[in-house]
Amino acid sequence: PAASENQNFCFKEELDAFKLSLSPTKEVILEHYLAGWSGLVKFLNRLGNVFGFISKDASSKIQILRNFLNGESGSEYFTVQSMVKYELENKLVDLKKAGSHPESGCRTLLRLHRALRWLELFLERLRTSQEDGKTSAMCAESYNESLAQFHPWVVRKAAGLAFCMLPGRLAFFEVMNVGTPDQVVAMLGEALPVVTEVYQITQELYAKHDLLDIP
Ligand code: 1Q0
Repeated sequence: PAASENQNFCFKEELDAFKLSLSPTKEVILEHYLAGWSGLVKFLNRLGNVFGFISKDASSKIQILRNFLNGESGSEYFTVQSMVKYELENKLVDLKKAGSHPESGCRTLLRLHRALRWLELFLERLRTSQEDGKTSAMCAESYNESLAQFHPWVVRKAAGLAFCMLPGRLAFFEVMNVGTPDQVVAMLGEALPVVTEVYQITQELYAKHDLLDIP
C-alpha cells in the first residue's frame, strides 16, 4: 500500500531527466534540465509547506525558462549553450547591473545552476551518511558551502529554519520512493556523477563567458 501511495513520485525519474539533459556532444538540453528541476520541486513539496518559499522561487525560475523555450525564439533555447550564445549575441543579458533584461535566461538559469551545486553536495552527504545521520545538518552544511554565499542574511535565516523541519534520514529515504536504504544509496551513487557532470559543463560555460556573477 505504501508503494501505491507513493506512485506519483519516484526519485529515479528526476535522475533520468538530468541524464537525458546531456546531449551526445555534452551540451545541456534545457527541456530535460527543467524537467529534472521540476521533479525536485515536486519532491520538495511532498516534504511539507515550510519549504513553500523555496519551491515557489524554484518554480518561478523554471517557468521563466519554459516561457523562453515555448516562445517565438524557442529554438535558440534548445540547449544552455545555444541560449548563452543567443542571449549574448543579441544583448539580452544584464551583465553588470539589472536593467532592461532583469529576467534573462542566463541570469535565471544561473540561480538554478548554483542550487545544483548545493544538490550535489547534499546528495553526496546523504549517500555516505550513517544510519543516525541528520539530514538537517547535511542540508545546512551543503548550503553553507555553496548557495549561502549568494543569499542575503534574511534568506539564509529562513533557509536555516526550514532545514530544521526536514524529516530524518530514513523517512527522507522513504519519500524518495526508491526502495530499501541500500537501494537508495546505490541510486545516489549513480545519480551523483550525472549531477556533477551537468554542473561542471554549465560552470565551465558560464566561466568562459564571464557570466558567473550576473545580477
Ligand atoms: C531538502 C531541502 C531543500 C533545501 C533547498 C536548499 C536551497 C535553499 C534555498 C533557499 C532560498 C530560496 C528563496 C529564494 C531565494 C532567491 O532569492 C534566490 C536568488 O534568486 P533571485 O531571483 O532573488 O536572484 N534563488 C535561488 O537561489 C534559487 C534557489 C532554488 C532552490 C531550489 C531547490 C529545489 C529543491 C529541491 C529539493 C531537492 C531535494 C533533494 C533530495 C532528493 C532526494 C535525495
